Amino acid sequence: MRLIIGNMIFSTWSLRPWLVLRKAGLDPELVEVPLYGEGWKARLLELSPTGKVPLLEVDGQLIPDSLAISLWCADRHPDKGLWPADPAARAQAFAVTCEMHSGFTALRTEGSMGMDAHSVLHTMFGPDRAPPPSSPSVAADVRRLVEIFREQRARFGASGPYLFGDWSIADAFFTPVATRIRHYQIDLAAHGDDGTAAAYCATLLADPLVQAWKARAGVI
Ligand SMILES: N[C@@H](CCC(=O)N[C@@H](CS)C(=O)NCC(=O)O)C(=O)O
Repeated sequence: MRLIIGNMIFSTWSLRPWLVLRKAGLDPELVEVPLYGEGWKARLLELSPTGKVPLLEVDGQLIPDSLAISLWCADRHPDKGLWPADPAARAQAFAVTCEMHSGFTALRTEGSMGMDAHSVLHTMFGPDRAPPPSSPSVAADVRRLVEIFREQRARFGASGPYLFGDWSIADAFFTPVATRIRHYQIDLAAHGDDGTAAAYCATLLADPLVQAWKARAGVI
C-alpha cells in the first residue's frame, strides 16, 4: 500500500488520510512528490490521474482524494471505530467532515499550512513569519470553526478530548486547521471561543501521530 502525498509541511490534504490510515493500524509507504520546483506538475501527473495529492495505491487500484481514502478505510475497517458509534454523533461527524472538506476556503488559501511556529515557512519567507491572514472572510471561517468545536464538544465530547469524544475521521480533517491556528497564532477567544476550541486544537496537535508527521517532515 502506497500513499502518494505532497510536501509534508504544506500539503494539508495529505496529512488527513495518513492519520486515518495510521489510526486504523495501517502503515502505508509514503511517496512524497514536491509541489513546487520545475516540472513538478508533470511529475505529479505521471503518478496521479487527477494531478493532485493525496492518492492511495491499494489492491491494484488508485484512490484519489483525502475524503475518499478516509471513507475507503472506514469501509474496509469497520471495527476500528473511525466514525462515532452513536448515530446522531456519526451524522454530525459526517456533516462537519464534509463541511471542512468543501469549505473554509478563505482560511486555507490566505493562510497556507504551517506545521509549527518554527516551520520551514520561516526560511521560505525570511526571518519574519508570513503575516497572519486577517480578512473578514478568514475571520468568518475561524468563527465557524469555533462554533463547530464548541457545539460538537458540548453535545458529543463527554467520552474523551476529541470532537466526538473518541478520535474519529472528523479529527483528522480538523488537524490541519489546528496547525494553521497555531502557526499564525490566531486568537480563538476573539472569535467566540470560551477555551473549548483552544483545548481541542491543543489535543489535536499533541497527538503522537501528528508529532511523528512533524518529525518526519523535519519540523522541530
Ligand atoms: N480534494 C482533494 C484536494 C487535493 C489538493 O488540492 N491537493 C493539493 C495539495 S495540498 C494538490 O495536489 N495541489 C496540486 C495542484 O492543484 O496542482 C483532496 O482532498 O484530496
